[in-house]
Amino acid sequence: MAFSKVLIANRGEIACRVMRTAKALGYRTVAVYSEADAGALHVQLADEAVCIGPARVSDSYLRVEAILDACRKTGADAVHPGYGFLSENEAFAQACADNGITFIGPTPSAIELMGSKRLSKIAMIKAGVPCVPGYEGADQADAIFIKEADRIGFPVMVKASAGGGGRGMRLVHAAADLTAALATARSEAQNAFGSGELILEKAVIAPRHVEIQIFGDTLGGCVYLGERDCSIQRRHQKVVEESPCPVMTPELRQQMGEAAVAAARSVAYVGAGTVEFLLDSSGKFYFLEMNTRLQVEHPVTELVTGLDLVEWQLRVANGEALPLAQDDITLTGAAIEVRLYAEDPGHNFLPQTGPVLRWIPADLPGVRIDHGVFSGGEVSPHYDPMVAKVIAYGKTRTDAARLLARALEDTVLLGVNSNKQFLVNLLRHPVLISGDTSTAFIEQHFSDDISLKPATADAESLAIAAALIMHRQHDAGWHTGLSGATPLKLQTGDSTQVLSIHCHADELTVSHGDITTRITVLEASDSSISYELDGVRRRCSHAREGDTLYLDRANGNLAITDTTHAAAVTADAEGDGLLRAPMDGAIVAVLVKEGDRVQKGQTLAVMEAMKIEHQLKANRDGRVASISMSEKQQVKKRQQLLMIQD
Ligand code: MV4
Repeated sequence: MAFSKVLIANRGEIACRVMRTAKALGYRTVAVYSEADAGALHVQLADEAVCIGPARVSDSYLRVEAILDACRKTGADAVHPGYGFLSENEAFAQACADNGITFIGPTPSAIELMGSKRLSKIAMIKAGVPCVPGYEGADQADAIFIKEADRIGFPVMVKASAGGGGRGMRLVHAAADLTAALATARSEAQNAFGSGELILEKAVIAPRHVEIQIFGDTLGGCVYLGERDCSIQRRHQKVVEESPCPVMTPELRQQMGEAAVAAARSVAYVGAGTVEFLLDSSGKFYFLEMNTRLQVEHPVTELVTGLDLVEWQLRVANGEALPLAQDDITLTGAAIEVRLYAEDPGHNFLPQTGPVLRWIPADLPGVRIDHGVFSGGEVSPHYDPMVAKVIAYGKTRTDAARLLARALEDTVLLGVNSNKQFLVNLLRHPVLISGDTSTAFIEQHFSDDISLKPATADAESLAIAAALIMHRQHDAGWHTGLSGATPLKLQTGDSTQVLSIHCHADELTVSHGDITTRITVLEASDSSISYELDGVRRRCSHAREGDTLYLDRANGNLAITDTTHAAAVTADAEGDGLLRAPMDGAIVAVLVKEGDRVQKGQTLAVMEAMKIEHQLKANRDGRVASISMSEKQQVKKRQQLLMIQD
């Protein structure tokens, strides 16, 4: 049954991206959104939009009934699941079919099979797809795993059958450690995936992670669309995805592609799919798992093939044959993608929330930026903190890497910290540029980069901040000959610098300690400043919220607060007794009640933000005078939660 109105059961950049192609093909589009996403970009881009519940994903984006209800309300007769959320949920795919709604993806049975590492591996072995030697039997007794491990040979990898993305995976080097590893992997898998079922595999040391994009239609067609090398990962999160793989040869590509197509055909696969392989240093490859969704990194394949994979998904779901045969598919040039995250590499990649004061994506030929943010929006604590995917295309891998680093530097995100500098430095690392990378790259070559330390304000950043603050204070333009020096106290993170400023016409002399910096302001607006310093003219984007300036420098978002007139708060001074939420999030526990006596430093409550728990502590001794929070309550950054008095 041909469909004409597509509901996108997702949010953020992928929802915006799918809508773009759906509209270009003439489909009407429907967005679904949670209460927290009411102002989000994907809602603005859709023809119609339906609120499906409160912020928590289990109450909104994962609610099958709410999504089907939104289809009924709008007449949407197809659903695109995006990635994550319900995209690999066979019950959802089945529910769509039961309601006469086209699920833009594979059949429920294909989703179900590939959701089990154990059953999919058995199917792959039967289909002749190369697999890692191992044990994938139904007998889950420790004794059988111990016997099989001896047969396979250590080191071995214990994996959760229902797992994915490295969760529930254990590398075991010796027989003595196996029993304990089985126990912890089993309980972790039971808790995380609802199934403690395990498989065993020979561990492939420092492999590459190379995945093949495949596409099947409903008429028996199935092709492969090149590969993506996703070896550069951090804690099983892909950081860099690229095509072609730096060590690929036409012969190896054909072998891996045909193995991936065999995997797809064994389940009569329909739609976009990805077959993940491990590629070892000798050029042998082994089936890892098959993902039955369009992946985050699909733009890399789109750029080297010149195809639109969402267009293919819509055509195939509407019963059309694949637009191209295998021999028509060509790969040209190189493409590399990185994911811009609202997280702070300087604080162990702690997820960040906050206002998007400024969002200006780079505008460069060969650069594509898929995002779901806009100036004035916010990065919410409720969802994955990925802000954008930045992808660069070049004639060669080196060109693409160079262009991508520049595209990141040209992209302005102010108001919330990001991993921008981490990515720029990574893309400029000589070992990455050499292509000699594996899944061990970050651990081996990139564990002490400056972007992994808290950002500090260098003399130039302080001078820029001083110039902007002085400019604002004399917004009638520059006052010449200000008598004497103006003191400024600027705080960046935990460090405060006391500056002495002399203004002469457009030139400032900024002194702190024994460092003197001269900066000449050429032009200043509320979004950028151009200046000359040490004979070089530069410009810098900035934004301001209250007394805090955000400069697009150092880690991509240097926050400098003017504390010149703030009340002096020393470390051991008594705080004001007010407990405020340090960021958006949810109260997990309130540990005191009104009337309780408390001490400075005592934990009063616990809140959760971006899946991390934060202890909220008293900043003075005293008695709890009032509590304005309760468990499970959503709170905003700086909201008052509790007051302590004498
Ligand atoms: C492996 C492996 C080595 N040997 N299996 C990682 C998550 C999921 N995609 C499967 N993964 C791996 N499975 C065997 N038998 C190496 C990986 C792997 C990996 C392992 C540790 C640290 C980073 C990694 C990145 C990609 C793949």
